[in-house]
Amino acid sequence: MTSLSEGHIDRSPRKGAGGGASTCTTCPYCGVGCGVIATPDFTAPTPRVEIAGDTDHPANFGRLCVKGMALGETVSTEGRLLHPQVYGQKAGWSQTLDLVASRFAKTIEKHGPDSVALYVSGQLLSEDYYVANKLMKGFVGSANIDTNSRLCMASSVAGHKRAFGTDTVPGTYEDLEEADLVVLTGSNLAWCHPVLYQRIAAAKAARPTMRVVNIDPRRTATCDLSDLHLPLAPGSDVALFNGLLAAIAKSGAVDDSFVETHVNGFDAALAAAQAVDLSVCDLDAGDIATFFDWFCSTEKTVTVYSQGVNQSSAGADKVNAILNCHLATGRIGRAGMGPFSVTGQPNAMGGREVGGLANMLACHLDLENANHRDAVQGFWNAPVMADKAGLKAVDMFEAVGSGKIKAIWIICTNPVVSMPDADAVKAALEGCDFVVVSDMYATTDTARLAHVVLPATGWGEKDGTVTNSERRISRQRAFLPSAGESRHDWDILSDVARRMGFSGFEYERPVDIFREYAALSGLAAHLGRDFDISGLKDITDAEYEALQPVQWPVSTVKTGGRFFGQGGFFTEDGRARMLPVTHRPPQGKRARKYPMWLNTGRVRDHWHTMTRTALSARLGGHLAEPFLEIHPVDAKALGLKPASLADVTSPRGTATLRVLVTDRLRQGEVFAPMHWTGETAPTGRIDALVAPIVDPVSGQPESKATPVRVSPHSAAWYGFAVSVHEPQAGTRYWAKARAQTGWRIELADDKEPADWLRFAARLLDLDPDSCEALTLFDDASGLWRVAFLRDGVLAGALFAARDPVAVARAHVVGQLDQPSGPPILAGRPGADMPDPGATICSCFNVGINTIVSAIEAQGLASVDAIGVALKAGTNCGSCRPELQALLSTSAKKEAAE
Ligand SMILES: Nc1nc2c(c(=O)[nH]1)N[C@H]1C(S)=C(S)[C@@H](COP(=O)(O)OP(=O)(O)OC[C@H]3O[C@@H](n4cnc5c(=O)[nH]c(N)nc54)[C@H](O)[C@@H]3O)O[C@H]1N2
Ligand SMILES: Nc1nc2c(c(=O)[nH]1)N[C@H]1C(S)=C(S)[C@@H](COP(=O)(O)OP(=O)(O)OC[C@H]3O[C@@H](n4cnc5c(=O)[nH]c(N)nc54)[C@H](O)[C@@H]3O)O[C@H]1N2
Ligand code: SF4
Ligand SMILES: [Mo]
Repeated sequence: MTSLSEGHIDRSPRKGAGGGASTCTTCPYCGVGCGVIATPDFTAPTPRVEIAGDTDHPANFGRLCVKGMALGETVSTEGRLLHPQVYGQKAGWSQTLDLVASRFAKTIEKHGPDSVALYVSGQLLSEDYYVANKLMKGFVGSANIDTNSRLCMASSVAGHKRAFGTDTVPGTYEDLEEADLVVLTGSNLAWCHPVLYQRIAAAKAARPTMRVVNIDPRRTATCDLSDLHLPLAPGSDVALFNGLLAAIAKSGAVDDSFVETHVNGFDAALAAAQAVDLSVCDLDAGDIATFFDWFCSTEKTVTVYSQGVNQSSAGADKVNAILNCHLATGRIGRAGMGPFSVTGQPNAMGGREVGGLANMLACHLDLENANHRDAVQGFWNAPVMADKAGLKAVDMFEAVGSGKIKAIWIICTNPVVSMPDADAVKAALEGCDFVVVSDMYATTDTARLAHVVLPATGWGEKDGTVTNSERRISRQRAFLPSAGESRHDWDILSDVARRMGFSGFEYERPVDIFREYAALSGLAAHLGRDFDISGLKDITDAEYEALQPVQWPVSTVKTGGRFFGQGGFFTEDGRARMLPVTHRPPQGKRARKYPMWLNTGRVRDHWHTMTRTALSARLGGHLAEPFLEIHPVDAKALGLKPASLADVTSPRGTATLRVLVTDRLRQGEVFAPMHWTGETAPTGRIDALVAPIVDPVSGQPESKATPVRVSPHSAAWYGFAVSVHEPQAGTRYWAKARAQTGWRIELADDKEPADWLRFAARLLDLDPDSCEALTLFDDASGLWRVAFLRDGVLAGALFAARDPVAVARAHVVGQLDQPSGPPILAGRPGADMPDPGATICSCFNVGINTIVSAIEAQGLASVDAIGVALKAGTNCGSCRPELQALLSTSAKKEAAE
C-alpha cells in the first residue's frame, strides 16, 4: 500500500489550501482529455480534493464541465473494494494472484490459448493497456483481448484504416475553432464533450459567420449551437453523405489535383453515391439542399462524428461515407478542415495505439501482417505470437456463454450493463468456470458475478498516460494514496504474467512500460506506420514525471500537427482510398409487435454505469431516474401520461422507465439513457433490450436502433421517498440516487403493503422506535404519506399514491436532515418558500422553477443575464444549452400570449 510519506503526493510546486500540494493531472472521463489541477486537503476529517481546470492544458485552457468539476466528490474511499476477494471472501494478494495465474495457465494447457480471454477498457491508462495486450498476444499467444472500445470506436478505427491505411485522426482541436462550417453528426457534443462544445461556442460567438449543422434524429442540447438541424431517420447517414458526395461533384467542389495525386477509388465511390435515394433520410428537401450548399461552398469545413455514426450495423460505411466527402474536396489535414472522430473515453485513443482491440497488434501494426508480427515478437522476445484476430466483444461473450472461453478477466469495464444483450452476457458469466474482475468496486453488476475480484486503484491514485481525441498524450498523476490494498492495473497484470512464468514483465513503475512502448513505436514507424512516439523512448524518470501534454507523432523528424495535408497516407502506394458505400438500414426487424426504434445514449451529468458519478449528489440531481423520451403524438396514442411509467420491450428483454414526453425526437422513435444498473435501477438496464447485431466490418454493436414496443406500466401504487440512510427497496420498480444529505428513491409496486408504516421504516432503513412518525394515510383515496423525525429533524419520508406521485421533489430532498414538522407531509413548500424544481445548474444547484420565474419576473433575455441574476451557467457552463432552451420556450410562450 502506498502511504502518504512515500512521496506520491508532493509532485508539483503549487501549494494548495489544506497543506496538500496541487497536482496537474487529466480528467478520467471523456476523450476531450481536459487538464485538471487537483489539490487534496488532508486536514479535513475525510480528505477533500479541490478541483480546478488547468489553464495551461491545450485541450481545455482551464475550462471543465460539470463532471470534471465534481471529481472531488467522487474520490472518497466509501464503498471501495479494499482487498482482493476470492469466492466472496477476503483474501491476500499473493494467494489470489497465484490462483488467477494457475487457473489461466491450467486452462491454456488443457484447452489451448483461445480458451481464455481478457476484456478491457478505454479507461485504462496506456501503460496498463500495453501490458494487457503484450501478455495476451505475445505470451498467452491468443488475440482474445478485446475492449469496450469495440462498443465505442471500432467503426471509426475500421473506417480510418480502410481509407488511410492506419487508424489516424488527422486534425486538431483548433480546426474546430478555425472552421467556417462545423458539421456534427451522431454527436451530442454539448453533453458528451462539453468543453469541446464550449470551445466551438466561444469561437462562434467571436466569429458569428461560422456555421454549425447538427445531424441527429433528436433535437439535443447540442442544437442550441446549430444553424441547421437535420433530424434524419435512424441509420441513414450513409445516404445523406452519399447525397453530399454527389452534390460535391455536381457543384464543382471536387479538388481535382488532390484527388489525382493522393486518392484512389474516386469514380467508384461517386457512382455509388449518385445512385442514392435520399428519401430514406426522411428530411426536408430544402434543409438537405441548404446543408449540401453550405458544405460545397465552404472550404474550411470540419465533420465531427461520434456514436450516432459508430454504433450502427453500417458504422464503418458511415465513417467512409464521411471520409469520402473530405477526400474528394481535399479538405483534410489543413487548418480548419477535416473529418474528426471524437473519442468517447479518456484513453480510447491510447487503447487503439497499444493495440487493445482483438484485430490489432501494438502501435498500429497489423496482426495479419507477418512482418509486423515478427517485428513485435522479436522486440518482446515473445514465445508465441497470436497470428489471427481474436474474438470481438460480442463474439467473445457468446464464446463465454457457449463454454469455448473458460476463463475471462474483465478489467475496468462493466459489460453486464454496457454490452448489448446484457442478460445473455450476465448468464454467460454466471456459467463461466472462472471469472476475474478488476474494479474499484465489488458491487458492480459484473463484479458481483466474479469468482475473484481484484481491487484496482482509481483516478487520483494511479499514474500513467492517456491520449485524447486529438492525439495528445497527457499524464494522469497520483495525488492520493491507494485505497486500502488496491494495486495498479499494470502492476496486477505484470504480477500475474510473472506468476505464469513469463519474462518481460519486470516493470517497477509506469515509466518503465512507457519507455518500452515508445521504443516499439519507433519500430512501427520504420514499418510505415503513423503512430510514432519514439522521440520519448529515452525519457528519464524525471522527464516522465514532468511530461507536458504532447501531441503525437513525437519523433526526431516531427512533433504534433496534422496528417495528410499533403497526402502521405499509410497505404502501400501512399494514396487514400475512397470507398463505394451504399445505404443499409438498421438490421433489427421492425414489425407490428415491435413498431418503434429505441435509440440510446448519454445524459449530461452521468458517466456510463455511474460507479463514480452516482457518488455525487450534485451530479445525481440533474436526472435522478432512468427515463424514456417519447413524442407527444406517440405518448397520446399509447395512453402514456407525462411522468407515468412505461414498459419498453424488445425480443431480448423489458425495461421500465419514467415517461418524458417531448417533441425533441421524431415520431415512432424513443430514446433511453444507458446509465442505470442493477445497483441504481434494476429495471432500467437498457442494454438488456439491445440485440447483439454488429457491423460486419468493425464488429461494433448497433446500440442506437433496436425495434421495441412501448406500453403503459400499470402498478398498484407509486412512490417517492427520501432517507438519510441508503433505502432498501424490494419493489418491482425502484431507482435511487444520492441527495446532498442522504438518498432519494422512486418506487412502484404491484401490491400495496399491508402496513405502510412498517413498510416505510424498512424501506428507509429507519428504526421506528427511535423516530417520531407523522402520517397521513387515506386508503379510500389511495394516499399514503409518512415522515420520520429524529429529534425534530427529518430522517426520512415516503409519499405514495395510486397514481404517479406529484410532490415537489427538490423541495423534499432539501428538507432531509433539516428541522421539520407536519407541513412536510404536504410535499410542497409553503407559500413563503418557492420550489426550486429539478436541478438545471448542478454547480450552483439552481432549479428549473427558479430559472423560469427569474426569466419571467425579471425579463431576462440571455444566458449571461441568467448568470448575473442567479449565477446559473457561470461556472462550468454545461447547463448553458438548457438555459438557452428555457429562454426560447419562455420567448415562444410570450409570443403566443
Ligand atoms: N455526460 C457524458 N459524457 C460522455 C460519456 C458519458 O457517459 N456521459 N461517455 C463518453 C463516451 S465513452 C462516449 S463514446 C461519448 C459518446 O458521445 P456521443 O456519441 O455524442 O453520445 P450518445 O448520446 O451516445 O449519441 C450521440 C447522438 O447520436 C444520435 N443518433 C442516434 N442514431 C443516429 C443516427 O443514425 N445518425 C445520427 N447522425 N445520429 C444518431 C443520438 O440521438 C445521440 O444524440 O461520450 C463521452 N462523454
Ligand atoms: N445501449 C448502449 N450501450 C452502450 C452505449 C450506448 O451508447 N448505448 N455506449 C457504449 C460505449 S461507447 C461505452 S464506452 C461503454 C461503456 O461501458 P463500461 O465500460 O461498461 O462503463 P463504465 O461505467 O465506464 O465501466 C468502467 C468500470 O471500471 C471501473 N473503474 C474505473 N476506473 C478504474 C481503474 O482505473 N481500474 C479498474 N480496474 N477499474 C476501474 C468502474 O468502477 C466501472 O465499474 O458502454 C457501451 N454501451
Ligand atoms: S469535457 Fe468534462 S468530462 Fe470531458 S475531459 Fe473535460 S472536464 Fe472531463
Ligand atoms: Mo464510448
